[in-house]
Amino acid sequence: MKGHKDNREFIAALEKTGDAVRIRQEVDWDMEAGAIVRRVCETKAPAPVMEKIKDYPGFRFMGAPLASYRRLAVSLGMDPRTRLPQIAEEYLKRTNSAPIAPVLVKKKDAPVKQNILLGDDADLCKLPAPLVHEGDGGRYIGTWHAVITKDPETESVNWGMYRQMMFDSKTMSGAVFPFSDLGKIFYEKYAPRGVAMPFATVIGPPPLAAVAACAPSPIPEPELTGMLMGEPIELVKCETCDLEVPAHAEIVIEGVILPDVRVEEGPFGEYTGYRTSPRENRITFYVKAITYRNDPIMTISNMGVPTDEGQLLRSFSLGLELDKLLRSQGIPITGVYMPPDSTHHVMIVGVKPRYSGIAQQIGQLAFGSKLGPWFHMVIVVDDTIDIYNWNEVFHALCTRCHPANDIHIHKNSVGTALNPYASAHERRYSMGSKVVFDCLWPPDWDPVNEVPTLVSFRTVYPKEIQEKVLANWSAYGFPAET
Ligand SMILES: Cc1cc2nc3c(=O)[nH]c(=O)nc-3n(C[C@H](O)[C@H](O)[C@H](O)COP(=O)(O)O)c2cc1C
Ligand SMILES: [Mn+2]
Repeated sequence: MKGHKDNREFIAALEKTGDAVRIRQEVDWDMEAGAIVRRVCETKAPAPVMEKIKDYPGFRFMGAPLASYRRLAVSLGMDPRTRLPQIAEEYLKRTNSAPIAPVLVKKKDAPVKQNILLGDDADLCKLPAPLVHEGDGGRYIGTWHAVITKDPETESVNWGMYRQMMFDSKTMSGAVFPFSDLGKIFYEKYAPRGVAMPFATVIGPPPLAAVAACAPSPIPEPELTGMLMGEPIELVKCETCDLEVPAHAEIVIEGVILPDVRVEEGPFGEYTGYRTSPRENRITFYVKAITYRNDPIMTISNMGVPTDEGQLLRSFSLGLELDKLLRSQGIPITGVYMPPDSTHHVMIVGVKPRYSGIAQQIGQLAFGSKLGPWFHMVIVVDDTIDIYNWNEVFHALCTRCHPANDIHIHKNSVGTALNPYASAHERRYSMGSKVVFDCLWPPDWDPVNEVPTLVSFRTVYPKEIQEKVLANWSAYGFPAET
Protein backbone atom coordinates (compact mmCIF):
# COMPACT_ATOMS: atom_id res chain seq x y z
CA MET A 1 0.00 0.00 0.00
CA LYS A 2 1.48 3.32 -1.09
CA GLY A 3 0.43 6.67 0.36
CA HIS A 4 -0.93 9.47 -1.79
CA LYS A 5 1.94 11.66 -3.00
CA ASP A 6 -0.15 14.81 -2.69
CA ASN A 7 -3.49 16.20 -1.61
CA ARG A 8 -4.82 16.07 -5.15
CA GLU A 9 -4.46 12.29 -5.36
CA PHE A 10 -5.99 12.08 -1.89
CA ILE A 11 -8.97 14.23 -2.91
CA ALA A 12 -9.53 12.07 -6.00
CA ALA A 13 -9.52 8.95 -3.80
CA LEU A 14 -11.96 10.57 -1.34
CA GLU A 15 -14.29 11.56 -4.17
CA LYS A 16 -14.42 7.94 -5.35
CA THR A 17 -15.48 6.72 -1.91
CA GLY A 18 -17.98 9.56 -1.37
CA ASP A 19 -15.79 11.18 1.30
CA ALA A 20 -15.25 14.55 -0.44
CA VAL A 21 -17.58 17.00 -2.15
CA ARG A 22 -16.65 19.73 -4.62
CA ILE A 23 -18.29 23.11 -4.05
CA ARG A 24 -18.26 25.01 -7.34
CA GLN A 25 -20.10 28.17 -6.32
CA GLU A 26 -18.03 31.05 -4.97
CA VAL A 27 -17.25 30.85 -1.24
CA ASP A 28 -16.12 33.77 0.91
CA TRP A 29 -12.85 33.36 2.88
CA ASP A 30 -14.41 35.68 5.46
CA MET A 31 -16.20 33.14 7.72
CA GLU A 32 -18.30 31.38 5.05
CA ALA A 33 -15.59 28.78 4.32
CA GLY A 34 -15.02 28.38 8.06
CA ALA A 35 -18.72 27.90 8.73
CA ILE A 36 -18.93 25.22 6.04
CA VAL A 37 -15.99 23.32 7.54
CA ARG A 38 -17.39 23.68 11.07
CA ARG A 39 -20.73 22.20 10.03
CA VAL A 40 -18.92 19.40 8.19
CA CYS A 41 -17.13 18.51 11.44
CA GLU A 42 -20.27 18.63 13.56
CA THR A 43 -22.40 16.60 11.12
CA LYS A 44 -19.57 14.20 10.13
CA ALA A 45 -20.07 15.17 6.47
CA PRO A 46 -17.59 14.58 3.60
CA ALA A 47 -14.57 16.88 3.23
CA PRO A 48 -15.43 20.03 1.25
CA VAL A 49 -13.22 21.11 -1.66
CA MET A 50 -14.07 24.71 -2.50
CA GLU A 51 -13.19 25.53 -6.09
CA LYS A 52 -13.77 29.29 -6.15
CA ILE A 53 -12.70 31.68 -3.40
CA LYS A 54 -13.94 35.27 -3.30
CA ASP A 55 -11.15 37.79 -4.12
CA TYR A 56 -8.62 35.00 -4.85
CA PRO A 57 -9.00 33.63 -8.36
CA GLY A 58 -7.01 30.45 -8.89
CA PHE A 59 -6.93 29.49 -5.22
CA ARG A 60 -8.97 26.67 -3.70
CA PHE A 61 -9.73 25.35 -0.22
CA MET A 62 -9.96 21.86 1.20
CA GLY A 63 -11.58 21.66 4.63
CA ALA A 64 -11.59 18.98 7.31
CA PRO A 65 -9.25 16.69 5.32
CA LEU A 66 -8.99 13.94 7.93
CA ALA A 67 -11.94 14.51 10.25
CA SER A 68 -13.25 10.94 10.01
CA TYR A 69 -11.82 7.45 10.40
CA ARG A 70 -13.04 6.78 6.85
CA ARG A 71 -10.80 9.57 5.53
CA LEU A 72 -7.92 8.37 7.71
CA ALA A 73 -8.32 4.87 6.23
CA VAL A 74 -8.31 6.31 2.68
CA SER A 75 -5.16 8.34 3.46
CA LEU A 76 -3.48 5.06 4.45
CA GLY A 77 -4.66 3.40 1.24
CA MET A 78 -7.21 1.25 3.10
CA ASP A 79 -10.89 0.56 2.53
CA PRO A 80 -12.91 3.44 4.05
CA ARG A 81 -15.08 0.90 5.90
CA THR A 82 -12.10 -0.48 7.83
CA ARG A 83 -12.87 -0.58 11.56
CA LEU A 84 -10.80 1.52 13.92
CA PRO A 85 -8.96 -1.37 15.65
CA GLN A 86 -7.75 -2.57 12.23
CA ILE A 87 -6.65 0.94 11.23
CA ALA A 88 -4.80 1.16 14.54
CA GLU A 89 -3.14 -2.22 13.91
CA GLU A 90 -1.96 -1.06 10.48
CA TYR A 91 -0.63 2.21 11.92
CA LEU A 92 1.29 0.30 14.60
CA LYS A 93 2.70 -2.07 12.00
CA ARG A 94 3.91 0.74 9.76
CA THR A 95 5.29 2.88 12.58
CA ASN A 96 7.15 -0.11 14.04
CA SER A 97 8.83 -0.83 10.69
CA ALA A 98 12.25 0.40 9.55
CA PRO A 99 12.53 4.18 8.99
CA ILE A 100 12.16 5.27 5.35
CA ALA A 101 14.36 8.30 4.64
CA PRO A 102 13.06 11.01 2.30
CA VAL A 103 14.55 11.60 -1.15
CA LEU A 104 15.58 14.96 -2.57
CA VAL A 105 14.26 15.96 -6.00
CA LYS A 106 15.36 18.76 -8.32
CA LYS A 107 13.44 22.03 -8.22
CA LYS A 108 12.24 21.52 -11.80
CA ASP A 109 10.53 18.30 -10.68
CA ALA A 110 8.82 19.90 -7.70
CA PRO A 111 5.30 21.24 -8.38
CA VAL A 112 5.52 23.48 -5.29
CA LYS A 113 8.09 25.57 -7.22
CA GLN A 114 5.70 26.42 -10.06
CA ASN A 115 5.26 29.92 -8.59
CA ILE A 116 7.95 31.67 -6.56
CA LEU A 117 7.49 34.99 -4.75
CA LEU A 118 10.57 36.57 -3.16
CA GLY A 119 11.33 39.78 -1.25
CA ASP A 120 8.48 42.32 -1.24
CA ASP A 121 6.48 40.02 -3.53
CA ALA A 122 6.32 37.46 -0.74
CA ASP A 123 3.20 39.10 0.66
CA LEU A 124 0.83 37.05 2.83
CA CYS A 125 -2.15 39.08 1.58
CA LYS A 126 -1.77 37.19 -1.70
CA LEU A 127 -2.94 34.00 0.07
CA PRO A 128 -6.64 33.49 0.88
CA ALA A 129 -6.12 33.00 4.62
CA PRO A 130 -9.60 32.35 6.01
CA LEU A 131 -11.21 34.06 8.96
CA VAL A 132 -12.09 30.68 10.40
CA HIS A 133 -14.43 31.67 13.23
CA GLU A 134 -16.06 34.89 14.29
CA GLY A 135 -14.08 36.16 17.27
CA ASP A 136 -10.71 34.91 16.01
CA GLY A 137 -7.93 37.45 16.48
CA GLY A 138 -7.12 37.39 12.78
CA ARG A 139 -7.04 35.34 9.60
CA TYR A 140 -5.28 32.00 10.12
CA ILE A 141 -2.93 30.78 7.42
CA GLY A 142 -1.68 27.69 9.22
CA THR A 143 -4.44 25.44 10.51
CA TRP A 144 -3.65 22.19 8.67
CA HIS A 145 0.02 22.41 7.83
CA ALA A 146 3.52 21.59 9.00
CA VAL A 147 6.10 24.01 10.35
CA ILE A 148 9.54 22.71 9.39
CA THR A 149 12.61 23.62 11.45
CA LYS A 150 16.01 22.17 12.26
CA ASP A 151 17.99 21.75 15.45
CA PRO A 152 21.19 23.77 14.83
CA GLU A 153 23.36 21.31 16.77
CA THR A 154 21.99 17.86 16.00
CA GLU A 155 20.64 18.86 12.53
CA SER A 156 17.54 16.86 13.40
CA VAL A 157 14.49 18.08 11.50
CA ASN A 158 11.08 18.69 13.06
CA TRP A 159 7.72 18.94 11.31
CA GLY A 160 4.94 20.05 13.62
CA MET A 161 1.55 21.64 13.43
CA TYR A 162 1.59 24.93 15.34
CA ARG A 163 -1.18 27.35 14.43
CA GLN A 164 -0.18 30.51 12.54
CA MET A 165 -2.14 33.75 12.35
CA MET A 166 -1.49 36.41 9.73
CA PHE A 167 -0.35 39.44 11.75
CA ASP A 168 0.46 41.65 8.74
CA SER A 169 1.55 41.13 5.16
CA LYS A 170 5.04 39.96 6.19
CA THR A 171 4.46 38.48 9.62
CA MET A 172 2.66 35.55 11.24
CA SER A 173 2.42 34.77 14.92
CA GLY A 174 1.61 31.59 16.76
CA ALA A 175 1.17 29.74 20.01
CA VAL A 176 4.13 27.37 20.25
CA PHE A 177 4.10 25.53 23.55
CA PRO A 178 7.43 25.40 25.39
CA PHE A 179 7.25 21.59 25.69
CA SER A 180 6.74 21.09 21.94
CA ASP A 181 9.71 20.13 19.75
CA LEU A 182 9.74 23.52 18.04
CA GLY A 183 9.37 25.31 21.38
CA LYS A 184 12.27 23.41 22.92
CA ILE A 185 14.66 24.16 20.04
CA PHE A 186 13.63 27.81 19.70
CA TYR A 187 13.68 28.66 23.40
CA GLU A 188 16.88 26.73 24.13
CA LYS A 189 19.01 27.17 21.03
CA TYR A 190 17.93 30.27 19.10
CA ALA A 191 16.19 32.85 21.32
CA PRO A 192 18.89 33.02 24.05
CA ARG A 193 21.60 33.43 21.39
CA GLY A 194 19.67 36.12 19.53
CA VAL A 195 19.78 34.04 16.33
CA ALA A 196 16.92 34.02 13.82
CA MET A 197 15.53 30.51 13.29
CA PRO A 198 14.75 29.49 9.70
CA PHE A 199 11.32 27.91 9.20
CA ALA A 200 9.20 26.67 6.31
CA THR A 201 5.44 26.35 6.67
CA VAL A 202 3.89 23.75 4.42
CA ILE A 203 0.21 24.29 3.69
CA GLY A 204 -1.58 21.46 1.95
CA PRO A 205 1.03 18.85 2.79
CA PRO A 206 0.54 15.28 1.48
CA PRO A 207 -2.03 13.74 3.84
CA LEU A 208 0.34 11.38 5.66
CA ALA A 209 2.88 14.20 6.13
CA ALA A 210 0.11 16.03 8.01
CA VAL A 211 -0.59 12.89 10.05
CA ALA A 212 3.12 12.72 10.95
CA ALA A 213 3.28 16.43 11.79
CA CYS A 214 0.56 16.13 14.39
CA ALA A 215 1.69 12.75 15.79
CA PRO A 216 3.58 12.73 19.11
CA SER A 217 6.10 10.19 17.81
CA PRO A 218 9.80 10.21 18.72
CA ILE A 219 10.61 9.27 15.10
CA PRO A 220 11.62 12.34 13.03
CA GLU A 221 8.60 13.28 10.95
CA PRO A 222 10.17 12.98 7.44
CA GLU A 223 11.07 9.33 8.18
CA LEU A 224 7.75 8.75 9.91
CA THR A 225 5.93 10.04 6.82
CA GLY A 226 7.88 7.57 4.67
CA MET A 227 6.98 4.71 7.01
CA LEU A 228 3.30 5.66 6.89
CA MET A 229 3.41 6.05 3.09
CA GLY A 230 5.38 2.86 2.49
CA GLU A 231 7.80 4.81 0.29
CA PRO A 232 10.09 7.84 0.68
CA ILE A 233 8.50 11.25 0.62
CA GLU A 234 9.98 13.54 -2.06
CA LEU A 235 11.49 16.74 -0.70
CA VAL A 236 12.94 19.81 -2.39
CA LYS A 237 15.26 22.54 -1.15
CA CYS A 238 13.90 25.85 0.08
CA GLU A 239 14.67 29.13 -1.72
CA THR A 240 15.99 31.12 1.24
CA CYS A 241 17.30 28.63 3.79
CA ASP A 242 18.81 25.23 4.34
CA LEU A 243 15.51 23.39 4.87
CA GLU A 244 13.67 20.89 2.70
CA VAL A 245 9.92 20.77 2.06
CA PRO A 246 7.58 18.22 0.44
CA ALA A 247 7.91 18.70 -3.33
CA HIS A 248 4.20 18.01 -3.83
CA ALA A 249 2.94 20.44 -1.20
CA GLU A 250 0.45 23.06 -2.29
CA ILE A 251 1.94 26.20 -0.69
CA VAL A 252 5.19 26.87 1.21
CA ILE A 253 5.98 29.97 3.25
CA GLU A 254 9.67 30.43 4.11
CA GLY A 255 11.23 32.80 6.56
CA VAL A 256 12.72 33.18 10.01
CA ILE A 257 11.38 33.15 13.54
CA LEU A 258 12.62 36.38 15.10
CA PRO A 259 14.54 35.67 18.32
CA ASP A 260 13.61 38.86 20.15
CA VAL A 261 10.23 39.97 18.76
CA ARG A 262 6.81 38.83 19.97
CA VAL A 263 3.61 40.09 18.40
CA GLU A 264 -0.01 39.61 19.37
CA GLU A 265 -1.80 36.43 18.43
CA GLY A 266 -5.23 34.96 19.14
CA PRO A 267 -7.75 34.40 20.37
CA PHE A 268 -8.73 31.39 18.27
CA GLY A 269 -11.42 28.71 18.35
CA GLU A 270 -9.54 25.73 19.78
CA TYR A 271 -9.60 21.94 19.72
CA THR A 272 -11.14 21.72 23.18
CA GLY A 273 -14.32 23.16 21.66
CA TYR A 274 -13.80 26.57 23.29
CA ARG A 275 -12.08 29.87 22.72
CA THR A 276 -9.86 29.83 25.77
CA SER A 277 -6.44 31.42 25.38
CA PRO A 278 -6.34 35.23 25.30
CA ARG A 279 -4.66 37.51 22.80
CA GLU A 280 -1.03 37.63 23.83
CA ASN A 281 2.41 38.40 22.47
CA ARG A 282 3.67 35.21 20.90
CA ILE A 283 6.36 33.77 18.60
CA THR A 284 6.82 35.82 15.43
CA PHE A 285 7.45 34.40 11.96
CA TYR A 286 8.91 36.84 9.40
CA VAL A 287 8.19 35.87 5.77
CA LYS A 288 10.91 35.86 3.08
CA ALA A 289 9.46 33.69 0.31
CA ILE A 290 6.22 32.06 -0.79
CA THR A 291 6.14 29.24 -3.33
CA TYR A 292 3.06 27.42 -4.58
CA ARG A 293 1.63 25.06 -7.16
CA ASN A 294 -0.63 26.25 -9.93
CA ASP A 295 -4.26 26.42 -8.69
CA PRO A 296 -3.14 25.80 -5.10
CA ILE A 297 -5.42 24.13 -2.57
CA MET A 298 -5.13 25.62 0.90
CA THR A 299 -6.04 23.18 3.66
CA ILE A 300 -8.27 24.37 6.51
CA SER A 301 -8.94 22.76 9.85
CA ASN A 302 -11.74 24.32 11.84
CA MET A 303 -11.20 23.47 15.45
CA GLY A 304 -14.21 23.45 17.76
CA VAL A 305 -16.61 20.92 19.20
CA PRO A 306 -15.99 17.35 17.96
CA THR A 307 -15.08 16.07 15.53
CA ASP A 308 -12.26 17.98 13.85
CA GLU A 309 -9.19 16.23 12.42
CA GLY A 310 -6.91 17.43 15.19
CA GLN A 311 -9.12 15.76 17.78
CA LEU A 312 -9.43 12.61 15.70
CA LEU A 313 -5.80 12.23 14.67
CA ARG A 314 -4.23 13.36 17.90
CA SER A 315 -6.50 11.00 19.82
CA PHE A 316 -5.52 8.23 17.44
CA SER A 317 -1.76 8.80 17.59
CA LEU A 318 -1.56 9.78 21.28
CA GLY A 319 -3.38 6.54 22.13
CA LEU A 320 -1.11 4.42 19.97
CA GLU A 321 2.08 6.09 21.23
CA LEU A 322 0.94 5.37 24.79
CA ASP A 323 0.23 1.78 23.74
CA LYS A 324 3.85 1.46 22.53
CA LEU A 325 5.25 3.13 25.64
CA LEU A 326 3.33 0.92 28.10
CA ARG A 327 4.25 -2.26 26.20
CA SER A 328 7.90 -1.17 26.09
CA GLN A 329 7.77 -1.05 29.89
CA GLY A 330 6.30 -4.54 30.08
CA ILE A 331 2.89 -3.43 31.40
CA PRO A 332 0.38 -6.20 30.55
CA ILE A 333 -1.99 -3.97 28.61
CA THR A 334 -4.50 -5.24 26.09
CA GLY A 335 -4.87 -1.91 24.28
CA VAL A 336 -5.25 1.85 24.53
CA TYR A 337 -8.02 3.98 23.07
CA MET A 338 -8.57 7.71 23.26
CA PRO A 339 -12.05 8.79 22.14
CA PRO A 340 -11.91 11.86 19.83
CA ASP A 341 -15.02 13.20 21.56
CA SER A 342 -12.83 13.67 24.65
CA THR A 343 -10.93 16.34 22.64
CA HIS A 344 -7.90 14.15 23.39
CA HIS A 345 -8.25 14.47 27.15
CA VAL A 346 -9.26 10.94 28.15
CA MET A 347 -7.09 7.85 27.72
CA ILE A 348 -8.77 4.45 28.16
CA VAL A 349 -6.33 1.64 28.92
CA GLY A 350 -7.25 -2.04 28.94
CA VAL A 351 -5.07 -4.27 31.10
CA LYS A 352 -4.80 -7.85 32.30
CA PRO A 353 -4.40 -7.04 35.97
CA ARG A 354 -1.64 -9.10 37.57
CA TYR A 355 -0.61 -7.08 40.61
CA SER A 356 -1.85 -4.19 42.71
CA GLY A 357 -1.16 -0.56 41.83
CA ILE A 358 -1.17 -1.25 38.09
CA ALA A 359 -3.64 1.54 37.29
CA GLN A 360 -1.47 4.04 39.14
CA GLN A 361 1.63 2.74 37.37
CA ILE A 362 -0.10 3.28 34.02
CA GLY A 363 -1.21 6.78 35.03
CA GLN A 364 2.26 7.73 36.25
CA LEU A 365 3.91 6.54 33.03
CA ALA A 366 1.27 8.23 30.88
CA PHE A 367 1.34 11.57 32.66
CA GLY A 368 5.11 11.48 33.10
CA SER A 369 5.83 10.91 29.41
CA LYS A 370 6.21 13.38 26.53
CA LEU A 371 2.54 12.69 25.80
CA GLY A 372 1.47 13.78 29.28
CA PRO A 373 0.77 17.51 28.80
CA TRP A 374 -2.01 16.79 26.32
CA PHE A 375 -4.49 14.81 28.42
CA HIS A 376 -5.55 14.66 32.02
CA MET A 377 -7.75 11.61 32.55
CA VAL A 378 -6.75 7.95 32.44
CA ILE A 379 -9.43 5.29 32.82
CA VAL A 380 -8.05 1.79 33.47
CA VAL A 381 -10.32 -1.19 32.82
CA ASP A 382 -9.68 -4.92 32.77
CA ASP A 383 -9.58 -7.17 29.72
CA THR A 384 -13.27 -8.10 29.96
CA ILE A 385 -14.16 -4.57 28.82
CA ASP A 386 -14.07 -3.53 25.16
CA ILE A 387 -12.04 -0.30 25.33
CA TYR A 388 -13.59 0.89 22.05
CA ASN A 389 -17.12 0.57 23.46
CA TRP A 390 -17.85 3.67 25.53
CA ASN A 391 -21.03 2.09 26.95
CA GLU A 392 -18.98 -0.70 28.48
CA VAL A 393 -16.24 1.64 29.69
CA PHE A 394 -18.77 4.03 31.22
CA HIS A 395 -20.55 1.13 32.91
CA ALA A 396 -17.24 -0.02 34.41
CA LEU A 397 -16.43 3.52 35.54
CA CYS A 398 -19.81 3.88 37.20
CA THR A 399 -19.74 0.51 38.95
CA ARG A 400 -16.14 -0.51 39.65
CA CYS A 401 -14.39 2.73 40.51
CA HIS A 402 -14.59 3.30 44.28
CA PRO A 403 -15.12 7.06 44.79
CA ALA A 404 -12.86 7.18 47.84
CA ASN A 405 -10.24 4.55 46.97
CA ASP A 406 -9.95 4.38 43.19
CA ILE A 407 -9.74 8.00 42.01
CA HIS A 408 -6.12 9.13 42.15
CA ILE A 409 -5.42 12.81 41.70
CA HIS A 410 -2.00 14.01 40.51
CA LYS A 411 -1.51 17.67 41.30
CA ASN A 412 1.14 20.06 39.93
CA SER A 413 1.50 18.30 36.60
CA VAL A 414 2.29 19.77 33.21
CA GLY A 415 -0.80 20.84 31.29
CA THR A 416 -1.50 22.99 28.27
CA ALA A 417 -2.40 26.65 28.13
CA LEU A 418 -5.70 25.71 26.52
CA ASN A 419 -7.36 23.65 29.25
CA PRO A 420 -10.87 25.05 29.70
CA TYR A 421 -11.11 23.72 33.28
CA ALA A 422 -7.97 25.55 34.43
CA SER A 423 -7.86 29.06 35.88
CA ALA A 424 -6.31 31.88 33.86
CA HIS A 425 -3.24 31.71 36.11
CA GLU A 426 -2.87 27.94 35.66
CA ARG A 427 -3.23 28.28 31.90
CA ARG A 428 -0.63 31.03 31.66
CA TYR A 429 1.97 28.76 33.27
CA SER A 430 0.81 25.45 31.67
CA MET A 431 -0.14 24.08 35.09
CA GLY A 432 -2.28 20.97 35.00
CA SER A 433 -3.81 18.38 37.26
CA LYS A 434 -4.43 14.78 36.32
CA VAL A 435 -6.67 11.97 37.45
CA VAL A 436 -6.59 8.19 37.20
CA PHE A 437 -9.87 6.28 37.44
CA ASP A 438 -8.99 2.76 38.53
CA CYS A 439 -11.87 0.55 37.36
CA LEU A 440 -10.10 -2.73 38.19
CA TRP A 441 -11.49 -5.00 40.88
CA PRO A 442 -9.36 -4.84 44.02
CA PRO A 443 -6.57 -7.42 43.66
CA ASP A 444 -7.34 -8.95 47.06
CA TRP A 445 -10.94 -9.80 46.18
CA ASP A 446 -11.60 -13.45 45.51
CA PRO A 447 -12.61 -13.62 41.82
CA VAL A 448 -15.33 -16.21 42.45
CA ASN A 449 -16.77 -15.25 45.81
CA GLU A 450 -16.14 -11.52 46.04
CA VAL A 451 -16.04 -10.04 42.54
CA PRO A 452 -19.66 -9.43 41.52
CA THR A 453 -20.90 -11.37 38.50
CA LEU A 454 -21.50 -9.27 35.41
CA VAL A 455 -25.06 -9.83 34.29
CA SER A 456 -24.95 -9.73 30.51
CA PHE A 457 -25.97 -11.86 27.56
CA ARG A 458 -22.37 -13.01 27.15
CA THR A 459 -21.73 -13.83 30.81
CA VAL A 460 -24.83 -15.43 32.33
CA TYR A 461 -26.15 -17.80 29.65
CA PRO A 462 -24.73 -21.16 28.59
CA LYS A 463 -22.96 -21.07 25.21
CA GLU A 464 -25.64 -23.28 23.58
CA ILE A 465 -28.43 -20.90 24.58
CA GLN A 466 -26.47 -17.89 23.34
CA GLU A 467 -25.82 -19.59 20.01
CA LYS A 468 -29.42 -20.69 19.65
CA VAL A 469 -30.72 -17.17 20.32
CA LEU A 470 -28.22 -15.59 17.93
CA ALA A 471 -28.98 -18.15 15.21
CA ASN A 472 -32.70 -17.49 15.53
CA TRP A 473 -32.46 -13.71 15.89
CA SER A 474 -34.01 -12.79 12.57
CA ALA A 475 -36.41 -15.74 12.73
CA TYR A 476 -37.76 -14.25 15.95
CA GLY A 477 -38.59 -11.19 13.84
CA PHE A 478 -35.84 -8.77 14.87
CA PRO A 479 -34.21 -6.57 12.22
CA ALA A 480 -30.60 -7.43 11.32
CA GLU A 481 -28.02 -5.84 13.60
CA THR A 482 -25.47 -3.46 12.14
C1 LIG B 1 -4.66 21.66 14.02
C2 LIG B 1 -3.62 21.60 15.10
C3 LIG B 1 -3.11 22.77 15.65
C4 LIG B 1 -2.14 22.73 16.63
N1 LIG B 1 -1.63 23.89 17.12
C5 LIG B 1 -0.62 23.87 18.02
C6 LIG B 1 -0.05 25.08 18.49
O1 LIG B 1 -0.46 26.18 18.10
N2 LIG B 1 0.98 25.00 19.38
C7 LIG B 1 1.47 23.80 19.83
O2 LIG B 1 2.42 23.81 20.61
N3 LIG B 1 0.93 22.62 19.41
C8 LIG B 1 -0.11 22.64 18.52
N4 LIG B 1 -0.67 21.47 18.09
C9 LIG B 1 -0.16 20.20 18.60
C10 LIG B 1 1.09 19.77 17.85
O3 LIG B 1 0.85 19.71 16.49
C11 LIG B 1 1.52 18.40 18.31
O4 LIG B 1 2.01 18.48 19.60
C12 LIG B 1 2.48 17.74 17.36
O5 LIG B 1 2.64 16.41 17.78
C13 LIG B 1 3.83 18.40 17.27
O6 LIG B 1 4.65 17.68 18.08
P1 LIG B 1 6.12 17.98 18.41
O7 LIG B 1 6.18 19.38 18.94
O8 LIG B 1 6.38 16.94 19.44
O9 LIG B 1 6.89 17.81 17.13
C14 LIG B 1 -1.68 21.49 17.11
C15 LIG B 1 -2.19 20.32 16.58
C16 LIG B 1 -3.15 20.36 15.58
C17 LIG B 1 -3.66 19.07 15.04
MN1 LIG C 1 8.36 16.54 16.49
